[in-house]
Amino acid sequence: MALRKDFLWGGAVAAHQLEGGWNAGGKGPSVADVMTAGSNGVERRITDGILPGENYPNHEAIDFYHRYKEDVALFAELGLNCFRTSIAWTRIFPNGDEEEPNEEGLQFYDDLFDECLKNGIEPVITLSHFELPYHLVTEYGGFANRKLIGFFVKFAETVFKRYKNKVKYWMTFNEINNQANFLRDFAPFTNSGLKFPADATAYDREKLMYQAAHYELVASAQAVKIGHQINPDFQIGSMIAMCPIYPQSSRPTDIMAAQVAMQRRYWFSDVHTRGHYPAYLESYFERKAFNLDRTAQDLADLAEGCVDYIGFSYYMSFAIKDQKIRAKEEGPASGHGTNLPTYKDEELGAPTFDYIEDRDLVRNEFVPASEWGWQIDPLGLRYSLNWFSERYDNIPLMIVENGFGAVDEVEEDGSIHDQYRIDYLKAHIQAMEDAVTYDGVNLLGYTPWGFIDLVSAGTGEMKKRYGFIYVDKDNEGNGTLARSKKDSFAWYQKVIASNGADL
Ligand code: BGP
Repeated sequence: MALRKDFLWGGAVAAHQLEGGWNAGGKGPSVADVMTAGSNGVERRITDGILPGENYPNHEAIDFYHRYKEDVALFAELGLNCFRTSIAWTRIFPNGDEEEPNEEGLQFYDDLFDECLKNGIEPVITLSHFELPYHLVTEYGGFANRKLIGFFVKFAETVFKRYKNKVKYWMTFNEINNQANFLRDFAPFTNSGLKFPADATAYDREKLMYQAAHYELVASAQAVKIGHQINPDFQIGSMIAMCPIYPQSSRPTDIMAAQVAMQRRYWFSDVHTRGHYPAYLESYFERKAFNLDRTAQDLADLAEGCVDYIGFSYYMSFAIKDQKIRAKEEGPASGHGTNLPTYKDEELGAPTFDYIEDRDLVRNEFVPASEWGWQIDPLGLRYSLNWFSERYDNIPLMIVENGFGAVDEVEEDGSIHDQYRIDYLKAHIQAMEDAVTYDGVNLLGYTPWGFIDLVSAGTGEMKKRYGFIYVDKDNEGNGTLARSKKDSFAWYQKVIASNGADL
């Protein structure tokens, strides 16, 4: 089996990472707009509102908001037949809780989608990509508040209706499972916008994370239901951050630790796809006495709002070792320090296994890592495609992010020789084609991440580049914003033209 004839070859971005125009056209601030730059080893910081003198890289980003026509022309030249982006919620509802949408924001996406369609490029749209209206955080506490379900569904319904003849493929929440790593204080990277109270214990945080995740899942399911009523042809998917977790050895407790870790990271797609919580998680909730707010109506919504396909990002794989053995051999894990839990696994009535991402993951010696420590593993993509396909009965899949973040050098003549990026993508596309050819996975498309340079979500940097298209801007915000083609541009062009045959 080869790739389908109508295979979606695209590129992926998110509104807040490339648009800029953060307060143009009536747009309100999102959580991404109050995050400082995190360049040169300094972590990004979440500020309380916009502080004068701070560098907020998302405010201008690469100014796609004003330059989208020029950029879409380049996308068309590259040969993309689809373009994955998000609709900035705060362009449509600046505060998130208004009665009426902002017409100027709606018009912007009308114009952008028209421009894409005119160029033979189909928009693939994420509704919420780490850009929750900031007002919903300060006023309501983000997705820890049930009211957010209604606000999100109203936003979804508004854009479903408006673009029902322009967009077919949708995703509800970007990397909804990234917040499963509740111990980190990276709330704006998640879709929940949660700000944990200063005195919250690890137990409180975990409970709150599960509660917010539940509200998001209900919001997602309600949106899927409404979307299908608005246009039965809509394909509405989930979006999962996939990093398969391998056992570090064949030691049975490493295998078990890996299985539990996979459950803790990937139960979101179980709920999205099967419409109910898996037994292993119900049992965990009971053991922890979380008593989450989950009504009978919520559970009915989940059952009726199953997704049509699974979109997922894939950059790397993880490895894990039985924590008890690791601790005995190496002493306490450093993790993210202050946020480590205050309770011990044994107190939960072992024998059982727990999973705390920052504590338990180990380096996999069999794969190389990028400058940012991301472990490069093309075969892990084939493994992931099989994992989803097998677990969810050959459900349609879409790889909606994949790519290599690196520092690019511009030569005197302006050329950029990014062979390392071509090597990375070639190996991953080969793995994806093998999964289709040899394993029969049902794959709709492939949209590599950040195919035009943009602001890194994790670090806030410009220098961590993923693009086929270079943007002249540095970490400090200097540069002309001019676009130019890297070597990978012509390479990807030929891949698309040959429907993946010529790598
Ligand atoms: C994913 C996000 C993207 C993007 C990508 C690369 O988790 O969905 O928004 O940013 O990762 O990450 P980074 O920008 O940190 O390199």
